[in-house]
Amino acid sequence: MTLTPGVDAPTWPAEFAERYRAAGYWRGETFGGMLRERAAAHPDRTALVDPAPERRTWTYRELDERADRLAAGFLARGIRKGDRVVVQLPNVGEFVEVVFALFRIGALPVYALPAHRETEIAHFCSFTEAVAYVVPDAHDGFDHRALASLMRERNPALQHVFVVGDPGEHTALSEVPCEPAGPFDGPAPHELAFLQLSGGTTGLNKLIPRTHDDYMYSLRGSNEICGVDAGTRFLVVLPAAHNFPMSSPGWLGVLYAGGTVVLAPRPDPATAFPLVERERITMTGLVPPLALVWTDAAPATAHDLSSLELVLVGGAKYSESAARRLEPALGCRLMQVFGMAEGLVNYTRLDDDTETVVTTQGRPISPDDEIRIVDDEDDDVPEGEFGHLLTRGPYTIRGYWRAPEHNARSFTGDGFYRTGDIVRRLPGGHLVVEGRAKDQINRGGEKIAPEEVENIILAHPAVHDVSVVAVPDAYLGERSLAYVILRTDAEPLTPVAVKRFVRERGIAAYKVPDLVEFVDAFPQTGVGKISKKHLRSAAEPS
Ligand code: OOB
Repeated sequence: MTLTPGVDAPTWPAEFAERYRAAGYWRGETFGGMLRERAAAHPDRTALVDPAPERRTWTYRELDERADRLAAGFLARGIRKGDRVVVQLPNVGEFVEVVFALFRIGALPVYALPAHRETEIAHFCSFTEAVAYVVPDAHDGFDHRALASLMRERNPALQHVFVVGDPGEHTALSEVPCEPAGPFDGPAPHELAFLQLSGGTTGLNKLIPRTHDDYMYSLRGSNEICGVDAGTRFLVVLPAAHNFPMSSPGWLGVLYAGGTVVLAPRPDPATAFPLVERERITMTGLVPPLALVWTDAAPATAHDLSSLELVLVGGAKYSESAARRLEPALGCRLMQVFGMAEGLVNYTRLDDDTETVVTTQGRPISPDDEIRIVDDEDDDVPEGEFGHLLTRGPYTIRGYWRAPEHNARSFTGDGFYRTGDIVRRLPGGHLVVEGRAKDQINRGGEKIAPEEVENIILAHPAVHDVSVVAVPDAYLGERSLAYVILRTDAEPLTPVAVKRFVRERGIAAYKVPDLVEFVDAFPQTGVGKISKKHLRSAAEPS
C-alpha cells in the first residue's frame, strides 16, 4: 500500500508545493538516499557512537550497509512501503539502524517514547494498524516483551515484534538482516517518512505525518542556523524519538551534515559529562529542567567540558534567570529553540546579542514560515501585542493523520496550524512565548493531555468527577494536579491510592498526577463548564 500525504491527511495545495520547490526548500531528497550519498562521499567517517555498555561505533558506510541489510530483512518478512511500524527504543544504535531501514523501504516509523506504556502503545498499534513493533527486551526496569505479547494478542494486524536483546517469545532484531536482493523500491520525496507524536490536548496523541521533502528542509535550515557541519559531535541526551533531539538540529541534522552522533543512555550530568569529555562533544539539546541541572553541576565537575560550543534549550519555557546562568557555567553559547513536532521551529541566532538570547524564544527557520498572531476571533492583533500563534509554511503539516474532525479545529480554513501558544513578536521578528491557550500540561518539556489522565481517573469506582490542571513548579516549570470529587457513598481515598490506580492502568509515568486534592465541587465558568483557569489560579502559591 502506498501512502501519500493527502490520502490519509491533508497536504499542501499544489501552488504551495510548487512554490516550496521553486524556492529550493524541497529538493527531492529522501532519508534513504541521503544516507547512501553520505556513505559514498565519506564512507570511513564515524556516523554514530553508542557508548554503553561497551562502546560501539558505526562509520557512514557501516550504517548504510546495516540499513540495507535490515531493510532487506524487513521486506523478506513482509513489511512493505506504507506499512506502519511502532518503534519504541531508548537511545541505542539500533534505533538509528531501524529507522533508516524503514525509511529505505518506505515503511513508516511511529515514534513511541520509551516511557510509554499499555495505554499509549495500544493506541499507536490499533490506530495505525501497525504491522510491527520494535522494542528493547527491558528498559528502566520494565519488560517490553510482555507488553508486546499483549499487543499481539489484541491486534491481528500486528504480525511482528522485533526485540533488541533477548527476544523471549518474539524475534531478535539481530536475526532480521539479510542480503538485499536488489535496489529498493523506496518512497518518493513527497511521500510520508514517518508519523511523529503530537503533545496532545484531547485524549490520546494525534499522529503527525511528515514527508521526506519537508523534514529534510527543516534539517537543512536548522543546520545552517546552528552551524552544524562535518566537525559537529552531537550528544543525544533527550529520547532520540522526540522531534527536538531528532531535528533541531538533532541527530538527523548532524547525519545530514556528515557529523558524528553520540547517544547518551541517560541525561544526568553523571552520565553525560564524562561523555562530553571522552567524545569531545560540541553540541547538544536540553529541556529547561535538565539545563538547570547541568548549569548547577558544571562549575564543580572534574570533567573537561571545554569542547562544548553550543547548547540548545527548548521544549518548554526557559526562565530568563536560568538562561542567563547557562553560558558562564558551561562555557559555551546558548540558543533557545521553540518548536513543535507539527512543524514550525524558531531559534535565537548565533549572532544575536545576549539579551535577545536570554529573553526570546527565537525566530522561524524559513522566510516562508508565515506567522499570524491573532485574538479569539482570529483577527490579527496589533504588532507587538500578545495573541494566539498561527502558522503555515514549507515544513508545517496541513493536518494530522486520519483525524478530519480534529483537523477542522486545529487548522484554519486556509491551512494555518493553531499552535495553542500565546506569543508576541518583537520588531526583529523574534517571538516571546507568553503562555498557552491549549489544554495541555508542559511538565519540563513532556506534554500531558489532561483529558487522557482524567479519563483514567474517572474509571475509578469511587470517583464522581475529576479535573487535571497544571500548577507552577520551580524546577519542572509545571506539574500536574488532579482535583478529585469523590462519590458521596464512596470510601475515602488517599492521593497515593489515586496515583497508584493511574500507574496500574499502564500509562507513561510522567502522566501520573504529581499532586491529588479532594474537593467537593469545581469552580464553574459562566456556561457551567469546569473552569480550569480558576482551578489553576486557586492552585498558585499565594
Ligand atoms: C517540542 O515539540 P512538542 O511537539 O513536544 O511540543 C510543542 C509545544 C509548543 O507548542 C509549545 O507549547 C511548547 O511545546 N514549547 C515551548 C518551547 N518549545 C516548545 N514553550 C515555551 N518555550 C519554548 N522554547 O517541544 C519541540 C520540537 C522541536 C524543537 C524544540 C521543541
